[in-house]
Amino acid sequence: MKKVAVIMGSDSDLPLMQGALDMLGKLNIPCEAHIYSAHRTPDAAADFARNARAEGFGAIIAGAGKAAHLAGALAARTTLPVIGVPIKSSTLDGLDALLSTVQMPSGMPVATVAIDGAANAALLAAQILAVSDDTIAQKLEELRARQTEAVLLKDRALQEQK
Ligand code: RP5
Repeated sequence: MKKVAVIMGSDSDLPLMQGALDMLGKLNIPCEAHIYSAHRTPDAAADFARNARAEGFGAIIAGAGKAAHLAGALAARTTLPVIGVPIKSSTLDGLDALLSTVQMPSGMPVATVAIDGAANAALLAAQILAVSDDTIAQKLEELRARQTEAVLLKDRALQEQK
């Protein structure tokens, strides 16, 4: 099974990015987490991206805040799909990170999820791998079914309050 990389710009991003790691764990998808910064460790980030496909990764999740160039910097050095997570870690409430992550030039896509959307990034990575992996596809179906059931249960509870 292909692995998913979860890269974050700082250890201060870990509490938020843990949401991606937890979701990948729930789906039994092997993953690796690293702290690499587009600005503070540009060479380490670039080396990781260049080698990621050969190392057995199928998708990269990159979370960063402020001037969040991490996802784009990784995407520039690999043809693996890169999913950006803009993190709310500044006085601008994550809008800075959202724009820095999503506004990529043509020819260099980053699939950007919502501000602080780490769990959705993991789900998107899983859906990408599931294109050619029936085990992950099955896990995703089961997760969706549980999610649907949980919402319907809440609706039933609401109806009973009337
Ligand atoms: C970004 O700056 C990181 O991704 C983090 O969200 C933010 C603050 O980093 P620290 O100053 O906490 O290391 O590069």
